[in-house]
Amino acid sequence: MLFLFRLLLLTVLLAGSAPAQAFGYSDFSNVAGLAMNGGAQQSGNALRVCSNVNGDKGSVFYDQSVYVSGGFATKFIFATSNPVNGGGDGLTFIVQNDPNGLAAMGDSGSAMGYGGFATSPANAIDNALVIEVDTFFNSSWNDPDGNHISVQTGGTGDCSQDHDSSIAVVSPAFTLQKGSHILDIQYDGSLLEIYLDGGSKPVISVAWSFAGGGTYLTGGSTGGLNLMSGGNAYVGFSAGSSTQAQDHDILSWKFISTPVGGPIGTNYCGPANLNSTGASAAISAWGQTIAAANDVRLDVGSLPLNQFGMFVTSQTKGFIPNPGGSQGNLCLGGAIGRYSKSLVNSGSAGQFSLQLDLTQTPTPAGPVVIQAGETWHFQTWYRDKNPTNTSNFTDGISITFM
Ligand SMILES: [Ca+2]
Ligand SMILES: [Ca+2]
Repeated sequence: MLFLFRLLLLTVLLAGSAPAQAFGYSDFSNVAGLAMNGGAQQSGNALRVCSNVNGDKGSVFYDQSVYVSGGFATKFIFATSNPVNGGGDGLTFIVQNDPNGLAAMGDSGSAMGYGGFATSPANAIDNALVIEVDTFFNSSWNDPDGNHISVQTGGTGDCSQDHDSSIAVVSPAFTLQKGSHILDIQYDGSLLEIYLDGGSKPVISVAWSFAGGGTYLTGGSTGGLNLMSGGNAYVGFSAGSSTQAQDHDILSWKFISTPVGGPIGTNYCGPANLNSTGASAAISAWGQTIAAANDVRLDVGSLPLNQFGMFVTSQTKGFIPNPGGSQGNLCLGGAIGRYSKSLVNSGSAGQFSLQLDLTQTPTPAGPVVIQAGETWHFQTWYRDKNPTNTSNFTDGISITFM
């Protein structure tokens, strides 16, 4: 009981410190987990980043940072509608670590909610990688036409919509303003590839490193970005309208960070007892089993939404059914350490993720460094409502380190 009391107390004191690594919105009938700025709003089942009103602009970010530096994949469906004066200006997908954080937003119109006007270049979002879907020709920004997709960056500085800040550009043969389109962006840590409408070949394939940057089409290095610790950033969208205006909608979106390696470890003590979703929450491990590499990430899926949880670890396996009235089983014994400084929240995707620091592995006697030759067992405790407030556990996973 003391164990659970401590968990609840810590949950209150240290709410939500670890980033989620995967999430998805099959539509936007529920916009929980999104930070919206400017004219961004829920519109039916769509996410309207910006409306067809002269001067409207908006930006939207997933409200937890995600790991991007080693790779990610994201896919979204967008559509523009209700054009005024032919429609404009376009929408973007953004990876950023701007000083304004979740409130980052640029100017309207041709700046598409991320860049800055000629009179206010510093309004542009800093420290960003932007993929723009530009539907209006602006000669002043060196647009190739009024129907292109490009990759823009200013390194750690202002990210301008001027095409002297492009590292890649493509102009599709069909108009991006008609119908809905699928953009599939895949990054493996060195190559950024963009697929359009389910095509088997990328329409853009360009070298990019968040640490080192890329090469401008006009020549010269962009420089890299300053990401958050652990290689994280915020991800989301922006859009802008001017006298040429349109509604800019995102219809669905999914995002997943790419694990560096793995899977690793051996599951045991499973399947876990069912939770309120009717599923067993399962733990998985990714990365490397080399202790000195300090590269292990734990993921959990099939969790109830928006619930807190905590990873626990021990060098000893155990089995205690329903500890403290929990609906799950504790699969650890001996000296159990709690990742109480890294509480996680399952968010709108029902997932936990934690990048471990193997040099600060919790034990009741304080943090220790995991050594080659040791085997550690990991499990996750989480809150649930089934039907009243309770808790549950995942299965366990054992990792033998080299
Ligand atoms: Ca433009
Ligand atoms: Ca452009």
